[in-house]
Amino acid sequence: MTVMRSSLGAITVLAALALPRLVLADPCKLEISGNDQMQFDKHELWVAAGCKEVTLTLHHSGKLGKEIMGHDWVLVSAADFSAVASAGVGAGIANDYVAPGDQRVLAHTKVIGGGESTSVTFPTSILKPGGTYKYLCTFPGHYATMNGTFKFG
Ligand SMILES: [Cu+2]
Repeated sequence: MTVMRSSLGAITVLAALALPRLVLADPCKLEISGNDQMQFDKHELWVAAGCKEVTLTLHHSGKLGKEIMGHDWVLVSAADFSAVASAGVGAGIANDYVAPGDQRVLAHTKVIGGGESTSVTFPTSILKPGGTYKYLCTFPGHYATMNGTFKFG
């Protein structure tokens, strides 16, 4: 009897520790921030298999305008990374540095400047379970440092 009570107590303590994390972190909502030093604050993002939709919010923590230090967030298959980056440069800021109709772009935000935020929501049905993708900023010259790995499931 003593053994049962102590193991139940341990379970209660574990549940109490886990609960705040479950309540605060919605695994289907992601955030990332870019700065004036041409850096993202995260190099990996992960979405749980149970998410039907993902909302990615991009923040720009810097002060520079979007014409000189703009950032966006673009999701692609790893194999399309360089080609999408190149096509984006040619598309210009009017198209948020994403070539119009580019089927290789799975999801993207608009380009923002310092102090701004923007979001994009997309269904996970476009992703393969267990798949590994890449994200990047397509502002000219940024993708080499502003990129990361995106995992689903
Ligand atoms: Cu950028």
